[in-house]
Amino acid sequence: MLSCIASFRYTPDVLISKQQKVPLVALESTVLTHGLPYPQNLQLARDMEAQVRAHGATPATIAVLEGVIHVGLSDEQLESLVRAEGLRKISGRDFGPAIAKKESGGTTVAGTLIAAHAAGIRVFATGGIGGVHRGAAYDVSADLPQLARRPLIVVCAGAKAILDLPATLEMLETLGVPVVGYRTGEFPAFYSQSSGLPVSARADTPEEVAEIALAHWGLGLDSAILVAVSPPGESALPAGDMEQVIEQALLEAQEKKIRGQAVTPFLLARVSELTGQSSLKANLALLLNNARVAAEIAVALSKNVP
Ligand code: PSU
Ligand code: MN
Repeated sequence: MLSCIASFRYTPDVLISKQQKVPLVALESTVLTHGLPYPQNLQLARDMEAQVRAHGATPATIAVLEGVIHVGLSDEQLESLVRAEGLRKISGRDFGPAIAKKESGGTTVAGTLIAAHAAGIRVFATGGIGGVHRGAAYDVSADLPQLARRPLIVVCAGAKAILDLPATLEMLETLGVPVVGYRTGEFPAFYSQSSGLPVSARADTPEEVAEIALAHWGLGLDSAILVAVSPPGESALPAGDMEQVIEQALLEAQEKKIRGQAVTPFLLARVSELTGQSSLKANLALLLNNARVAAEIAVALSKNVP
């Protein structure tokens, strides 16, 4: 007989936290499987989890392992995920095939939103969301439509700088996703603090973010709240320098005819190579920072939710 209920597996830690109402923070895994090199990806995954715990919440790294959606990973599972090669990059459309074929993969922002929402998690930390690609306005990340449909607080450093940021913000406006600058009035540019583009609201404390989210959802609106946090000052890179590098990576992607899901990982890897790792450093620092802010917001939110 056909069974049509996707199976979820929780770590004991996540299950107990759910029962005891300890706030949870979802973490994505495409950044581990398709973003960062080994062993930095393993270290980052552990460090992000530690940041979340240090600030009073329980981390739930989400991934698909042999066709099962995992909410929370053991250290052994994490290690095998980050070491594996040829894994799927799992966005909304990829769950069905991955589950049916018992494949493994990292979940993107879109994929993580879907799984985290189904698991009852309300806060999610990532690096940068996907969005509208430059020079290819038809290439819009599936992250955006999922942000429109899943009521979670998503903590990020804006959208990836390789994207068309003004177009991405326009699309978020169309989709009704509030873009809340956290202690900033400006939408960050992932590696850089400045994009010159305004956010739609500003919040200066985790409590303010929680209030905005609850007011939004209280109206029956069910989109995500995008919380944009500037990358930490010590590692952030000047926006001007990044532009040249991004332009070069985009040109190479065009020449090599990189398409579909491969575009974002290719561009990020090239930018990292071209900057002699300083963008990798910035990427790691902002991910950790976002994990901390997300934990603080999850704690504030849990005080307001019965
Ligand atoms: N970080 C990386 N590489 C990636 C991603 C993150 O270093 O590929 C993922 C994120 O999970 C994001 C996704 O959700 O890229 C967007 O990909 P696309 O543009 O194909 O939708
Ligand atoms: Mn795409």
